[in-house]
Amino acid sequence: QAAKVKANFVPAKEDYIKVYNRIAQILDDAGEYDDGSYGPVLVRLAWHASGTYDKESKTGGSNYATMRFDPEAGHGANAGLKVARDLMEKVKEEFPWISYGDLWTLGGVAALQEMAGPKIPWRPGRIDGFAAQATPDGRLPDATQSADHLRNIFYRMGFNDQEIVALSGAHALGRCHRDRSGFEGPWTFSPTTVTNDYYRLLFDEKWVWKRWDGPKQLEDKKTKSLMMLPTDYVLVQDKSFKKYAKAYAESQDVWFKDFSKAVSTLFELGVPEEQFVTKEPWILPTVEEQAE
Ligand code: DDH
Repeated sequence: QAAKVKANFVPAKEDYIKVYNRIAQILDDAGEYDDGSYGPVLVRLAWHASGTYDKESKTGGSNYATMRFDPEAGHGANAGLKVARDLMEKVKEEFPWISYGDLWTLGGVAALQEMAGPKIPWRPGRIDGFAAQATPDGRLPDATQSADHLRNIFYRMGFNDQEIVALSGAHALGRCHRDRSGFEGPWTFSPTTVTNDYYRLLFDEKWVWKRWDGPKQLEDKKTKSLMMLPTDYVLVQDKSFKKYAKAYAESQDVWFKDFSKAVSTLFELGVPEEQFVTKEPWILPTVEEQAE
């Protein structure tokens, strides 16, 4: 594969924009898949590739893209992400010079921006690692747990309460799949558009435990078509989390600003500063903006 990359080729910003545009095209290839977009599962891939970071040992994170390897590929939390990795593999074939870590995080950026989300500052520099750098199981959050668990997991990455709440709003997107996590259903009525509806629904709907044979999850009393995980509901139960959730329910602008910053940080976890090709992250234009 390396042979396909010209020895003296140094990719510039325009080259990364070409990759961004290719990913943007793929989002719409989804057809009947889920809600008609691969966007949400690409966001999830970028997050699970990054959220394994441990600030004490400085292991995990997006640098080495170790989810390519077993056993990390097979960790329960990563069930279903093969769909996303296979999509990204097609892009990698066309742009063999990009590292997997850059590709996967750029996939998350492109998906969020193209689904009407805020701009996510991003820069390249991640390198492909080895199976030996893969992280142990249990570094990503477990949806059945409480506030203590959320804090343990996200503080380990270096985030605070405000950032935990801001990041969780990504659940405006996508859905749970019975055959992946065991849970079922979407969080919002518009799972392929980035909105602050996740927070609004948490406050505005009455949430009751779903009566079924699956894992404990909540459903909205009115339509019974939406869901919340126990860890989502924690955001309106815990006093500190609730304060931020309320602010994000009241203002999409405030949330967009905090979400953009936290996601940008998330996608850089585990990457040594000197590896980045630029000090100032780039704000990449959307496909629509490029057409203007
Ligand atoms: Fe999540 N998430 N997530 N999540 N997540 C699931 C789906 C998606 C938790 C559990 C689940 C974040 C935080 C948490 C997305 C993005 C982000 C599913 C369902 C579970 C379970 C998987 C399936 O069945 O297919 C838990 C627990 C947490 C937490 O405790 C905080 C964060 C921080 C993000 C982010 O992107 C910043 C997205 C997008 C999806 C939808 C995927 C899809 O295929 O659709």
